Amino acid sequence: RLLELDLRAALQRAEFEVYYQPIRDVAKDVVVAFEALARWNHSLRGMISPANFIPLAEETGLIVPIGEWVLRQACIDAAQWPRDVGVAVNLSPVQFKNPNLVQTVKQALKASGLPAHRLELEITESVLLQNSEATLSVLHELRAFGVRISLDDFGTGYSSLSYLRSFPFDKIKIDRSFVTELATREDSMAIVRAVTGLGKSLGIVTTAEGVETDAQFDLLRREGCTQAQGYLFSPPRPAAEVESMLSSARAQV
Ligand code: G
Ligand code: G
Ligand code: MN
Ligand code: NA
Repeated sequence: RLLELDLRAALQRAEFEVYYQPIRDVAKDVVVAFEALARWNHSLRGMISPANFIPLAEETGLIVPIGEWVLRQACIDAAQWPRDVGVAVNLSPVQFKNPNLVQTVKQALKASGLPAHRLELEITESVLLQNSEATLSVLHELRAFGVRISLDDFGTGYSSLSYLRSFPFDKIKIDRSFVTELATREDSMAIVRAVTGLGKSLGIVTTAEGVETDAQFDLLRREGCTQAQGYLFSPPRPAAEVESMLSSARAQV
């Protein structure tokens, strides 16, 4: 069992790492950004997935320093990438309870020299469920500074559509669960078609997550989905492999 003490020690020992997964522009068929995904390189257990430590980090509040470290590292890494390649960083709802969030983001940009427009922050609708006045003002402040805001895991929550009215999101990320069944279930196809259509009429970029097959990718292209991300192109990989991910069209598994 993972313990709070392990997580604290991991921060002190710098055992976290950021992996990157490419996000491709569907029409241009080029990588336009990478999603930063935290990994814990545990001295005894090896690589631990965020699914296994983010919940504990959120319960203990350690997600605040861990999230800040991921954000800073992602900005430093992205500042080395070719112009116009963006980086997307996930923010936990708990990080929005920290009054210094806006300052933290501004400092990470300043310290790295990364222009604000190359940073995307991914939030889930659970962020908007809590203390939404304060949260919305933080989001507006970040967006005014030039940072882009994405709505992650779209379609899996309770009232996704109302959130699109509460904040002018730059991007909708269509949850993997819809993409997985795209070629095999007509209802999933209909939902993806509706969301890409919604994105087009609202002027919001749509990104399909979890694209694993050419059949899925072809359907997404036909529907005019803006961007695609998934194992078809590449799993998340260490920062040192960004260069090769930028030049390859498909995953080398
Ligand atoms: O990379 P992987 O599929 O194992 O990630 C599992 C989950 O952990 C995803 O839902 C992802 O959004 C989340 N996650 C990964 N990195 C971070 C991070 O730095 N901060 C937060 N809050 N969540 C993350
Ligand atoms: O919740 P979020 O979208 O931030 O999480 C992204 C997670 O999805 C990452 O942990 C990543 O490892 C995982 N992932 C990325 N691409 C694929 C894919 O094509 N298939 C599956 N099954 N998982 C994926
Ligand atoms: Mn995400
Ligand atoms: Na997601």
